[in-house]
Amino acid sequence: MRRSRFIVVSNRLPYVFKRTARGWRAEAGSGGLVTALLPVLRDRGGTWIGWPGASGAAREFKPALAAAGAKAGYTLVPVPLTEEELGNFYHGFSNEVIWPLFHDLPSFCNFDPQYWRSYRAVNAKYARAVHARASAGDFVWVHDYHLMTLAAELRRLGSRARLAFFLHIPFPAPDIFLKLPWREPLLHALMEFDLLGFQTPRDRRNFVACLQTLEPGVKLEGRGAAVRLGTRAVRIGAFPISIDYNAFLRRAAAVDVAAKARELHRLLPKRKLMLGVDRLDYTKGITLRLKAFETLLERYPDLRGRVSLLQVVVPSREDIAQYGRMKTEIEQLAGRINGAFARPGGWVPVWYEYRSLSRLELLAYYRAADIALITPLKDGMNLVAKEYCACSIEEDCVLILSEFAGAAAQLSGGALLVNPFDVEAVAEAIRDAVLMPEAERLARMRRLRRAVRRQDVFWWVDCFLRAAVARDLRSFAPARRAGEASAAPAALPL
Ligand code: ADQ
Repeated sequence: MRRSRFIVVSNRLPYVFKRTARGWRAEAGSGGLVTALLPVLRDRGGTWIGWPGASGAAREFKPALAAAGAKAGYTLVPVPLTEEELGNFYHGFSNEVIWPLFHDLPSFCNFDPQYWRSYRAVNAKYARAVHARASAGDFVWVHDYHLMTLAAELRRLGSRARLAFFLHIPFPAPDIFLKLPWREPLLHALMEFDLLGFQTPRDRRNFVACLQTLEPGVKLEGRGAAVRLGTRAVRIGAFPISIDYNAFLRRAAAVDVAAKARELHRLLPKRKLMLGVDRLDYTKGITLRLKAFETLLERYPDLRGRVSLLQVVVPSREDIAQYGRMKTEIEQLAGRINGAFARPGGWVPVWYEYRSLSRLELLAYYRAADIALITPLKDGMNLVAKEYCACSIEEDCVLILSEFAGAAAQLSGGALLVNPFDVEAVAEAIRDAVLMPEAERLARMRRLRRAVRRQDVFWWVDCFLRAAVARDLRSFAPARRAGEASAAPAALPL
C-alpha cells in the first residue's frame, strides 16, 4: 500500500529568496513553524507549498528551490503571485480585512468586494497546486488566515485528501465576525476541512458560537470535539503553538549572548531594564504601553531613574498607511516621555529601536531584561513571551503579559496579567514588577519556564497530528514529555 504523503501549505514558503548575479538563492527561514515541522518533513519526507516571497515566474525559482529542497530533505513547490494578486489577496483581504477583524478591530477593515473575489481566486490557485500533488488519503496541513477557503476549492476539484487547518491568529466572537460581508461562505469553506485547530479554547468557542449563530442546525459531537453540519462532521480543537524551548535555552546560554547582555547593562547601568519587542502592528498595543509607562513615571517620582523601557519595533507592513501613522505616533510618544523625564548625561526613560534585531541581539535583549512588558491588544499566541521565559536562564525576572494574548491561558500561573487598555493598571503592574521581592520573581519565572518547557513546539505538532488521526478527539493526550526527541509525529499513521 502506498504511504500517504505529508503536505504543508502556507502563504509563504519557509525560505527567503535573494536575487544574486547567478540567479535566485534560497535562505532558510527561521520561524517557529519551520523548526516545528522540519523533523516531521525530514523524517518522513513531504512537500511544502507556498508563495516564494518574491515576484518572478515559477521557472526562475526552480534551481534555487530544488537545491534548497534537496538539502532540507523535502520538496518545495512555489505558487507564484502577480502584483495584482498580492495587492488584493495579500495586502487586501488578508491584511486589511481578516487581520483587523479577527483582532477585534472592525473599524480598521476595508471590506472591498474585489478583495474577497481575489482571495477566492488565489485560494483556488493554491488549491490547484495542492491538488496536483495530493491524492486520496494524503495529509494536507494548511496554515493561517490567508488560506481559509482552500479546502472548499480543493473539494470543488474533487480532492479526497485529508485536510487540516491551523489558525495562527485569534478567532473573533460573533458580534465581530458577523460584520464580515462574506461570513457565510467563509464559515462554510472552513467546514470543508476535516480538522480545524485554534490557538486557545476561547478561539475554538468563538468559532462554534459563530457557527451556531449562522447555522442553527449545527450540532456538537463528542463533548465538543467535533461539529456536525448536515452530513459533514469536522473535528475542532485548541492547540497552543509554542517554541523550541531547548534550542532557545542552549543559544541563550552561549558566551556571545551573555557578553552582549552584560554590555547592555553597562550601557544602561543601575536600573531595571524593561523590554518590549514587537512587529510594527496596531494589535501589539505599543502606544498604550508607552502611555502606561508615562503614567508610572508621573505617579511615582521615586521610580524615575530606576527603570528604563527598551522598546524594539521590528519593521513590518510599512507600505500600509495605518502602519506608517502608528510608527510616527510611537516616535512622538517616546520623544514626549524622554523630553519630560530624561536627565542630561544620565537616565533616559525610553530606549527606542526601530529595526530587525539579529538572533544574537534578540537573545541578548531577552537575557538582559529584568522585566518583559508584552501587552498586545489581542494576539493569537505571542511567541515573544515564551521566548523570553526560555531565555531567562537566571530566572530572576518578571513577565507582564496582556490577558488578551493567547499565551495568557498557559502562562497565567507566573505572569502578571494585565488589561492593556487600562493604562493605570499596567502602570501599577510595572511598579509591582520593579518592587517584587526576589523570592517571588524566582518562583513565578520557574513556573513559567516549566510551562513553556513542557508544552514546547514539538508537543504542539504531536498534539495536532494526533488529533488528525485519533478516533476520538478527547483521546489525544500529549504522549511526549518536553525535551524528548520529536520522533512521534513521523511515526504517526498519517
Ligand atoms: P506574530 O504576530 O509575528 O505571529 P509572535 O508570535 O510574537 O507574533 O512572533 C514574532 C516572532 O518574530 C518571534 O518568534 C520573534 O523571535 C521574532 N522576532 C521578534 N522580534 C524580532 C526582531 N527584532 N528581529 C528578528 N526577529 C524577531 C503570529 C500571530 C501570533 C502567533 C504566531 C505563531 O500573530 O499571535 O503567536 O503567529 O502562531
